Order: sequence, then structure tokens, then C-alpha cells
Amino acid sequence: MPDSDVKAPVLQPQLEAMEDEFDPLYKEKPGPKPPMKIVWRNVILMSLLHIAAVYGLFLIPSAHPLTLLWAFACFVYGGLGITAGVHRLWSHRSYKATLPLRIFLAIGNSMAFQNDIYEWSRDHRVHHKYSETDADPHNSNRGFFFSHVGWLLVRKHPEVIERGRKLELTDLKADKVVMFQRRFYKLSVVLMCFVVPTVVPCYMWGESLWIAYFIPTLLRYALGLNSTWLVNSAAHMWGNRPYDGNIGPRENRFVTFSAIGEGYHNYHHTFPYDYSTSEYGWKLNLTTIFVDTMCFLGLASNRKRVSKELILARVKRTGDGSYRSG
Ligand code: ST9
Ligand code: ZN
Ligand code: ZN
Repeated sequence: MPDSDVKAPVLQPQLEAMEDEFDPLYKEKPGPKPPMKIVWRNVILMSLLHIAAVYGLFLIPSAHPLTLLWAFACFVYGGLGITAGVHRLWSHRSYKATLPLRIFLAIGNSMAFQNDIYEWSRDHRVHHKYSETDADPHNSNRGFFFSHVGWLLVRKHPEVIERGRKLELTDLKADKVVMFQRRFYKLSVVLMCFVVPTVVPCYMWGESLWIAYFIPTLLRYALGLNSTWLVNSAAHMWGNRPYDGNIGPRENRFVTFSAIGEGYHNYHHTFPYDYSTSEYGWKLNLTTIFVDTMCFLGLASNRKRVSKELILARVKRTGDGSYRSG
């Protein structure tokens, strides 16, 4: 569906002030930074996961072709649970979803195992509101490694918690699907991230338990994590800033591809309420194709878009001069 067919209200940002909007008045507290406290349990588990994922790569030639297809399907479903689910729907409220779609996305979200929807959305709203400061959970000013995975291996900066506690999260608390997933998060992760991806290839086409555990489960999980983390690291460091040259987030083509539409990160931080996280419609944006399809089926509605005039005015006012219209 071409972009112009999307029947969505065109909103002005000042009407939509939300907790995901950047707060330019926030100033970091002066004085020395608190010492970094490493959480060794996370270091060990993340290292083991990545060793297992590399081992899984070597098993690929021995896998049944359907197992590889299944691993890809799990990657995409978990990915949509992140992009269409916890990111565009729950963190940014950029469209509305019916109960069946919210349940579908919450299950995919548990398959991705990236913390529950409530915690992810809370961290993500502080990321947008206090981007690249002490109060940003994955502050990219602390380097590639910290913003990629390091932030999950150490205690949070106290400012993240302090500022996060002041956020408005009533919409999340009022969503029964979000609260249900939070309540049964561990069980849902065991089932959706580990048991289902392993058991299906064994029972359906006789794949070995070993290969089913290392490829569609551990390798797929690690790839999903790294695709997501690249948005926080690479897309905050490398690429153009056509919409706002004063902020860190960038347009990164590689990340757009690997994160199924989430690498237009300069656009996204400039207009966080746009359901498409880009002005280019379906271009390299599987998540937008998915949300549009859900709207076509009557399972989603109220997609928020930015008008072309507003985009162009912003490009002229704050862009870095690299803007191209197609
Ligand atoms: C993972 C998340 O990978 C990835 C998120 C990425 C986001 C990317 C965004 C980019 C855009 C979208 C792109 C999508 C692309 C997808 C492509 C897919 C194909 N506000 O947390 P604790 C409170 S997860 C308010 O323990 P510590 C908290 O409630 C991977 N309050 O902090 C608690 O209070 P209470 C798997 C907050 O001790 C207290 O503070 N998961 C906030 O510093 C302590 O909380 C893991 O690896 C806040 N923001 O520990 C687990 N934050 O006691 C990782 C916290 O009252 N997590 N609080 O309940 C941990 O182990 C720990 O959180 C820690 C910090 C060690 C990191
Ligand atoms: Zn966002
Ligand atoms: Zn960002």
C-alpha cells in the first residue's frame, strides 16, 4: 500500500505532548559520576548466550531447511513483538490495536525476551525524554559497548531510576494485556523464547533436539537482541541527521534492514509519535507493512503520521543538509 493511501490523522507534535518527547530543559547533575557496578550474573549469562549463538552458526549446514525457515519465522515474530508491539504501540502509542492484536504482539514480545512490556516501555520513554544524558538507560555518550549491551551488565545510573519514577505510565498500567504479561513474564519467556522454538522442529519434521535448541532458540534469540541493540548503539553513532542535526540519533541503513524498519532513528527521535518511524512508507520497513495490514484487517487503527509540510519545515530548520526526498 503506498504511503498516501494510509488514512491517518496528521498530528502536530504540540497536541501530542507525551512522555516520549525530548526534554531540552533537563541538565545532568554536576560532580563526579557514580562508580559502575558490574552485575556478574548478567555478564556470565550474556557471554554464554553469545558463545552458544556462535556455535549455532556452525550447525547451520547440518540443519533441516525447515528448521532455518522456522528460526527466521521466530526472529520475525519476536521482532514484531518488539517493533510493532512494545516499541510503536506500547512505548509511543503511535496507533491503536484491538485486544486480539495486543495478545498476538504480547506473545511475540515474550518470544523476543527483552524484559516485559511495562519495563521495556518505561526504559524506552526515559531514553527518548532524556536522550544521551545520565538519565538515558543506554546513553550512547558512554560509548558503543555501553549503549549496545554494557548497560544490561551494570547497575543503572540513579538518574535513570529517579527520572523513570516520575514518568506517566498510567496507560500501561491500565492495559490488561501488559499487566498480564508482566505477571506471568517468566513462564511466558520459558514457553515462547525457549520451549516452543525448540519443540516445534523436533515434533514437526524430526529435527534433532540439539540443533533445534542451538539454531531457532539460542542463535535466533541472540540475533534478535543484537538487531535491537544496534538501534541504541550504531544508529546513535553512524549515519546522517537530515531532520535534526542537533541530536545524536542517525539514519542508519544497515540497522533499518536488520531491525525490520527501526533504523530511521534521526526521524524517529524527531517525530517519535509517527507510527511508521520513517517518512518512506513500506521502504525497508516490514513493521509498517505489518501495521498497515493489521489496519486493513480491522485489527488496528488511528495510525499517527507527520505531514509532509511539517517534515520539510523541520528539515529546513534543524536538518544537517543531507535530506533526500526519496
Ligand atoms: C534487552 C532490552 O535486551 C533491549 C531494549 C532495547 C531498546 C531499543 C530501543 C530501540 C528502538 C526499537 C528498535 C526495535 C528493533 C527490534 C528488532 C528486532 C528484529 N524507571 O532494573 P533494576 C527501578 S533485555 C523507573 O534491577 P538495577 C525498578 O523498578 C535482555 N524505575 O536496576 C526497581 O525498583 P523496585 C534480557 C526504574 O539494579 C529498581 O529500579 N534481559 C527504571 O540497576 C531496580 O531495577 C536482561 O538481560 C526506570 N527506567 O539493575 C536483564 N529502571 O525495586 C537485564 C529501573 O521498586 N536487566 N527502575 O521494583 C537487569 O538485570 C537489570 O535491570 C540491570 C540493572 C542489571 C541492567
Ligand atoms: Zn522509540
Ligand atoms: Zn534512540
